Amino acid sequence: MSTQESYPIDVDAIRADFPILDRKVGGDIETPGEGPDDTRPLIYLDNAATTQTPKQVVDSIVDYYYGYNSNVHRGIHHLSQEASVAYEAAHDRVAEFIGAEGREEIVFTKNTTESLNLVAYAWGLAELGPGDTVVLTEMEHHASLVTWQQIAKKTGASVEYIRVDDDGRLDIDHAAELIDDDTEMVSTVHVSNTLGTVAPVAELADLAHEHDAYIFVDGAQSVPTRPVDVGEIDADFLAFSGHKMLGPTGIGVLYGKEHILDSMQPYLYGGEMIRSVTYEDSTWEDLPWKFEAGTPVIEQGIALHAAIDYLDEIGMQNVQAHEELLAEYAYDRLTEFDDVEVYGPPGDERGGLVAFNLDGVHAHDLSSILNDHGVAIRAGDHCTQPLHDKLGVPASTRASFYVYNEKSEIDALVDAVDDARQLFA
Ligand code: 7TS
Repeated sequence: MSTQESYPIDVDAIRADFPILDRKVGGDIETPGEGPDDTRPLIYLDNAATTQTPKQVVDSIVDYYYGYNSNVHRGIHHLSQEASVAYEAAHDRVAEFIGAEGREEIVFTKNTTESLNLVAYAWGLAELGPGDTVVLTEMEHHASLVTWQQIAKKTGASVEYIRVDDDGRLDIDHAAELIDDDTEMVSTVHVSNTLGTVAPVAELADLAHEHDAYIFVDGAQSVPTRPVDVGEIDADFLAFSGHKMLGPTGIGVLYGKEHILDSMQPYLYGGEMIRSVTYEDSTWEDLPWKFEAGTPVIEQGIALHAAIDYLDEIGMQNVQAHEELLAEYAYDRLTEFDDVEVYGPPGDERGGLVAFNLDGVHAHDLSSILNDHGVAIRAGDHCTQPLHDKLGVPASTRASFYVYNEKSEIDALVDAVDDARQLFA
């Protein structure tokens, strides 16, 4: 389907690693992949929600379960040692991938949401109080917005929001007004999962640090799609999820600067995270294990390692170039329709996603027509309800791209949108 020379990456070779992309859809959903009406080729454009998994990542999971499945850190037996080495190496690999100093700064969690909650509870509950502010952006995902809102309620701190202007760009002058000596935390999405806006996180970090505040970067949509180096952006914390970058569900990452993580109390208590326990008191393990209570996400960590190897083989610069190419193409094609409104900044300034509405048609109705064409997108508020309120719509339809997507799939999306236009005209 694709002509390789028109892409920065070898899309044909990549697609061959993803068996799911060959399946058809449309049949009985209780017999996945086998229904007699499974006739339409799958066009998977819901990557901001979750990406597909290549053979190499699935193989790493199979190798673990067939070869060295065991609990980590406890046993001195051979399998446990193998699993421990692989699990610890996964932390090292993540550290290298995002430019962290080492495994001490890499905590494995369940997802981005848990990483945010960990910091909000372990740091926020202890450090925030009346008069303090937590500065967010108007385009936060609920994972950040709801979490900080609740911690602010518990501590008496207040939450303020940096404005997003009518073109979908973050208003940096407003950021400079809001971030002041009362600010303890700036928590910002890096790439908006609704607008595709790329926040100027390094500038925000400078503003935060000028006022002795910390910055938490929500990298759920940025780490999978572009090179992110925590040193370059000077992030104090960074969170992301494995399932949005070719890895399995059930694993997220919290990066934190070592001295900050060191100063924080644990979030969850129990086994694995302690050094010594008496009936009266307990002491904590070294970083990062202090924050990984109980049996950790062993399989998922090992598989995330494989996913990062896969992405690094493509090269994150190339992943970004491919994302930008597809986003711009989709933006240009969809804005050809004068009854389609695309949200966010212009096509050449965005991450790899496009959220839009067709005049007079609810996003859910549109998505159901797209589904009839085999096109998988997301409709709803994408966990950015206040942002949708600001846009003046209850929901939007969002197409989001990844390394295996091609322009021809965007053409199929646009044809399906055109069909819906005729149907509802
Ligand atoms: N932050 C951003 C910017 C996100 O896009 C998401 C997930 C999260 C946080 C939460 O990630 P999780 O892995 O903890 O769920 N966003 C989406 C989405 O846009 N559609 O489905 C999930």
